Amino acid sequence: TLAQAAPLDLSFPKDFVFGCATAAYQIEGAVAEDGRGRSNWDVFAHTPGKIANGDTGDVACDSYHRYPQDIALLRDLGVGAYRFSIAWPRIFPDGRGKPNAKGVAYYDRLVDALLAAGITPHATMFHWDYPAALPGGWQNRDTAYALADYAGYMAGELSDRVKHIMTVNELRCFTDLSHKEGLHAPGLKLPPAGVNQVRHHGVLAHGLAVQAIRAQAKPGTQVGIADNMIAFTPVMETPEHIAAAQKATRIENAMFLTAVMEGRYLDEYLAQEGAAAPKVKDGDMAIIASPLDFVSLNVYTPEWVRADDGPKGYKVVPHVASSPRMASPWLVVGPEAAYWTVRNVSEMWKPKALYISENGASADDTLAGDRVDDADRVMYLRGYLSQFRRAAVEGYPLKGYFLWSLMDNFEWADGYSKRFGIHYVDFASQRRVPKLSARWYREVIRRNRIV
Ligand code: PNW
Repeated sequence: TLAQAAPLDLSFPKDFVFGCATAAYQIEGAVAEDGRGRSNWDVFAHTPGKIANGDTGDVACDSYHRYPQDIALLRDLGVGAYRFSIAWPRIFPDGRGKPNAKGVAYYDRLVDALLAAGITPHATMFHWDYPAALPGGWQNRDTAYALADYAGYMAGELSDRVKHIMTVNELRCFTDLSHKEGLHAPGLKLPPAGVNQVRHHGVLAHGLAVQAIRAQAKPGTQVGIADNMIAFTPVMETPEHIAAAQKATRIENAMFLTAVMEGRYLDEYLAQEGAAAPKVKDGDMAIIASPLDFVSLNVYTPEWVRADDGPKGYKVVPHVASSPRMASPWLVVGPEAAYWTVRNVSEMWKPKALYISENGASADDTLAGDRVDDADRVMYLRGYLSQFRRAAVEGYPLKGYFLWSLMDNFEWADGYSKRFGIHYVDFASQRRVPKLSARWYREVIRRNRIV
């Protein structure tokens, strides 16, 4: 007979935080209520041809009204934390000036209800919806200062109860996807110099917001960023390929997280952009590198990297038709990306703490009676969570994981055609139905191990 090895221990460190994530424009609806100003995303979604099926966030999951029900879903899952974002246009309808008390009151109610349910709130200040009244949007340097004023104000309002605050979500999405590729609001395709300037304003806004939050928040408030640096992953775990993936992580994210962590733009980036490099004022880089209490990462798609003899020392291996994908064409599956993002960031920049602010997947869900058997999403989540667990048990400072998303919602340019939720939302009736993945996540949380 075969000798029986000890069973694999798949448990998480004690105190590991499990949560779910959402964002304001994707779930709230109520876009004209209680004095909310118009946002860039209202304008974009109401421009014909920009969003699949002409969908908008006008109603979304109606969470502005149904948040008690959504908190009940979180409670049923047994999560310890919830990541939500604050809609800037609810707080400063015109971008700056006098705060709108009714908008602030909504987030007071939400936070109080979360705490009453025993759920720790983690707030993102900017998850892509900004007041449309701000002249020039991210092309205008002033927007970075306006964001900091808003973030500082909200930190002052909430930090007696909200102890984890993220400045911005995904630098690359609200800069490149929005101003280079034209796929997200405001839908621009700027030339390289324009794109680089927008990127600079993005990281500057983050740094200014860190300082404003620290100035106005209660002591003990943890400040971080939620970024989606490209998840470079070695094609195999041997020293040369591991080194290549780490090098790619630093260089290819030079205009984003590398600048935030190191306080300078790498020579490689500046040389590559030449005359199109961003215009930087004295003192900007020190602001951008304001010290953080934690770094949060959104992890989805791996970019495979191999060692190479060329001048760069690494080569990115392109995705091909046979690369496994979930229901969004960009969502290539590669659970090892989870482990390597945590390890690369930890080894290079030594953050005090790390969180995963998003991980999850779209799937072709069908509601049959009251069931959605999304076994493929469970497979995806199990694979990624196993690799995050690996990083945590090896001692990298990974403190928690937020699953994207609590429920199906407005998936930006894909509208309601792509579902990322672990709760199914019937957008006609607003009924929420827990999918198989919600049952799975609940067992993971209850047992504190991979199931
Ligand atoms: C993230 N891409 O966005 C966002 O933070 C969420 O708001 C979003 O719903 C979630 O991931 C799922 O998409 C991304 O095209 C959007 O590579 C697009 C891409 C990546 C992330």
